[in-house]
Amino acid sequence: MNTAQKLLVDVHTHVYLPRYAQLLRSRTTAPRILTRLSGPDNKPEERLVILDNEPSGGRPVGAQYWDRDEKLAFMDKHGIDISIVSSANPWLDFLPASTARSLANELNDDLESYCSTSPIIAETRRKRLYGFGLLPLVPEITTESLLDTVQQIAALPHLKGIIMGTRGVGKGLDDEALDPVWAAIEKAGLVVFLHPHYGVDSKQWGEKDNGHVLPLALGFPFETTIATTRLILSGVFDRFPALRMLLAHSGGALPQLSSRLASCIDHDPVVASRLKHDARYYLGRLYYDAVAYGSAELRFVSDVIARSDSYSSTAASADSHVAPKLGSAQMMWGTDHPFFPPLSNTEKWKSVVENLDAITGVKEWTQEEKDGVRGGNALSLFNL
Ligand code: 5CU
Repeated sequence: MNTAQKLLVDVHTHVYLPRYAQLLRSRTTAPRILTRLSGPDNKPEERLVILDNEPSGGRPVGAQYWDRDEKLAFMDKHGIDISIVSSANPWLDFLPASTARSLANELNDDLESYCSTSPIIAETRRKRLYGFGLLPLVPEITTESLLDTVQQIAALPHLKGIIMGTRGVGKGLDDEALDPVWAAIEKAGLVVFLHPHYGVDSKQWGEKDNGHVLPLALGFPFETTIATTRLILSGVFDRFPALRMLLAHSGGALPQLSSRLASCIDHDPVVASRLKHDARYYLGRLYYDAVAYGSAELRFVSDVIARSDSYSSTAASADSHVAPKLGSAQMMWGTDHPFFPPLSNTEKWKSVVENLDAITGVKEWTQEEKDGVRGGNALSLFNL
């Protein structure tokens, strides 16, 4: 592995670009940024309210959410060479179509200049910042607007993909209305980063006050699990075999549930007849961030990816002479910055260190595989 492939690359790191933060400040309902007076000297303090069940006073928000120097300082502190930055949830989901369209175009241009003017890593001539653009995925948007925005992103040299929530244009990502969008993204070679925001029905969380633990630890990954499963069942990955999709939080519960999913499909001939392969095959077509916080979980996901080719319905890839797939090659490290800041003034963020230690701790991975997950795989996937 050469020096470039030893770079530390963060594929899961967010921003509220200044233009978007300004929009949040102008709103009186969630998602919003409000100002309240706090502390003994009644100083104004900005607070973020984005989640459904967020206490009405929200949580502290500051420059680390929008200031590029803060992102670079965070990267320096943790030895991160390159970040592929994406807008944080809830993106444009709450806006009317015309506003969503113009704001998507403006935010994509803003992100391009955020990245293109970032410092260069001398030995490699790469920039330190790249980005995922945004589509105006809201009800009533025209397909033409979505396709124009895919073309805009594809033409911006530092944007390497598109971050996407799970709602599509109102009916989820398995909506056939999105087929032209998948086709355009596939053709442009952009990577879709699938990221949750809504979680699952909050009635499931009961009546005890468990803060944000249940929606974030379970609701977010379950949302990704459901959206990805619906994509598989809709045949999107059969119709668009070169579409590249990166799943947040290591694909949620899907790796653990994929054999059960395959069995349920087997017992439902109508659904089974829609798919070219066993469900487990499609898990090996996907990419996974390594934001799972534990070595056992990372190892498990890589094993599920590695076995996927044996579930292909085509003889060639099921052939026992073909070298087995290296599961770790489809996994890549991330931080979720600026979310999950440390609660005390520690030198490094616990959430960052934990996810790096998790990679180091996978005993079954070679050093080369670990270097791949830390950065080399992202350099390849995003063609950096
Ligand atoms: O803590 C949170 O609310 C979040 C969020 O909203 N989005 C995210 O990516 N991570 C954590």
